[in-house]
Amino acid sequence: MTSVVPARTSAELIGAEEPVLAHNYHPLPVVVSRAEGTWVEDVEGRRYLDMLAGYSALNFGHRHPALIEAAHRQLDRLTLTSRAFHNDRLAGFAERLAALTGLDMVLPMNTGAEAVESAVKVARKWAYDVKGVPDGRATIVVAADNFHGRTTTIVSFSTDEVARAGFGPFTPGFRVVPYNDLAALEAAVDETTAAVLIEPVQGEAGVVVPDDGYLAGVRELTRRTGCLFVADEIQSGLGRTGRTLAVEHESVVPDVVLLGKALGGGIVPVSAVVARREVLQVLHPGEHGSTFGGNPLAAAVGTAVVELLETGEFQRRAADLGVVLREGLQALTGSGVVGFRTRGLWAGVDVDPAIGTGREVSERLMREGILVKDTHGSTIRLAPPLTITEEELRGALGTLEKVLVGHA
Ligand code: IF1
Repeated sequence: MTSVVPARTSAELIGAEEPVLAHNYHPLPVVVSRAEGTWVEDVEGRRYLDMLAGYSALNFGHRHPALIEAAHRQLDRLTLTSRAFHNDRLAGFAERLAALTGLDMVLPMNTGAEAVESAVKVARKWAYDVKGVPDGRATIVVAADNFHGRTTTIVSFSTDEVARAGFGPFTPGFRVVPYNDLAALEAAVDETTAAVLIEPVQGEAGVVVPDDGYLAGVRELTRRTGCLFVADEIQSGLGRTGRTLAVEHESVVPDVVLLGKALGGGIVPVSAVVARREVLQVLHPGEHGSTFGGNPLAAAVGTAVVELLETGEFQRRAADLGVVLREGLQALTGSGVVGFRTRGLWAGVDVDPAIGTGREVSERLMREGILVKDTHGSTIRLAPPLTITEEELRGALGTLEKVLVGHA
């Protein structure tokens, strides 16, 4: 008879992490043990509405039936071959993903940062092999307040000192310009420029939506100057803003689109660099790769995710419920909300600092059964699964009002 180890409480589990887990996060004091759709449940059985959705990795909710079924089916067949051999899932995934984005070729990776790192390498190689930039001289222009991941090269072009301090020396070859400023971008682009890498909406900066015309301006400028427009849609893409890709709000087709997070359905890490053929064909065997990139389990789940997006249902939901979100935040403006930005079912909400920091508001919301995450200062991000019902969304807005007014 094996000894039954008593299940540990949330508090015990939080305490147990302390000596053994690196302290690179400061999580809210909630220990999730199960989840379904838009709801998560902690160890003690308390339920919370998930208004963060894994930073948009859970666009289809927790454990979407079609995605779980695709994963189960593949788990019973084949999970990994490496790219030393072909597998019977990858071609279909690449075909469907290319078609969904309107581009030609796919480089399958795993995490968002890997997709960004791969795009940096591919853009540089394209600059040398196609554009004719002298070897080693390629530059990439990025935006201030960017967030593209946590690797050493990516934090090399971050403007967030917390993300950079202590991690140098840094990778050269990047120029930083203010976001949403086409004149500054024009001034930074020259004959060495391989690419302009930007988020169509800056997520971690607090859901910063650029002026209408900015994305179209970046597209025109990169085309005219002969460099690549690389759109990091890892957080903004796959339905979040009410379109398949956020760039569609300005009918813009970049040269390269980076995808991640929700592409894995909240089940496995799946990311991809999707690009025009001229760009990705600069890669030849042996020049780039990854043990898990394009694995059959990832491809099976990724294909099921693309199938969900092909219906347009989730994009419509995000657009329609985004109106409810926007109107709800408008109604709270002046009653604890001092500013907000939305695009689809995604909002950055600036709370009156007199009420509290973003962290304090997040903790108050947690106690009311709503999970959100602060970004910086007194800004919180709202990004529920796109499967949220209007009733659940209105309930969350009501709870936000209660928390804000209750502490006004
Ligand atoms: C964390 C937020 C942070 C991203 C964009 C690439 C990546 C991300 C636009 C890298 C990842 C994640 C990282 C995660 C929290 C979350 C995040 F912006 F979404 F809120 F940190 F800033 N491009 N964003 O947003 O993708 O390698 O993580 O798969 O670091 O805790 P990744």
